[in-house]
Amino acid sequence: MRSASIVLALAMVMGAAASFLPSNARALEPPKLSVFFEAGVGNDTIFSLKTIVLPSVPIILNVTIINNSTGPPSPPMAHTFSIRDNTPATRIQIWVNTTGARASVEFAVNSTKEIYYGGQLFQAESSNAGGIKFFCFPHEQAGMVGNIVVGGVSTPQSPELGIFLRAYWIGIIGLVAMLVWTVITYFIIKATSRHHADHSEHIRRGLT
Ligand SMILES: [Cu+2]
Repeated sequence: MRSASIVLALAMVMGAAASFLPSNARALEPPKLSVFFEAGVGNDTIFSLKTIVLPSVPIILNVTIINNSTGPPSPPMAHTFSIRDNTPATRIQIWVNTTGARASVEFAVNSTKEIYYGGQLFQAESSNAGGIKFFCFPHEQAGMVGNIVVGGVSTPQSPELGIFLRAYWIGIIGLVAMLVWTVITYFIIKATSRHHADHSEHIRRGLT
């Protein structure tokens, strides 16, 4: 009976601790960055954003481009946002064929070399500046290229998230420690209390 209650008490503590794990798993997912810029600006074969600065890696990067080319020439130029691997084969490519067209793509940047996209991991083509190169398929030779780099600017989100996670763990550890201590004190008090030998003793002490 006593060992059964110990097992039950421990199971309750474990259950309370385990109930926090799913939310913790969500907290450890990589952060997400969304960028939105122009592919083709007026008559220029350029991206309006030439360097995408990631605050940290790994990160989920969501890229949305809009075709902002205006004639002449007419019809307006088609542009892409493209990334090759190091073989070099094109792995990511979205097109915006007409003025005002938008397209989005989302992929994970694990490091300045590695990308995860469409269920596949690949080593990305490096830019001359040391990051990951992106380019426009029809206008790469015309200099329509850009660069994905890590760091360089501090973001307020990262330290706040760090503090949040520390407070989160301190809270969980405190809660579990309190539960464990409650169980321990229960058995200490139980073990040090005198057991009444029979029913008449309970009656004498007014316990029934
Ligand atoms: Cu282009």
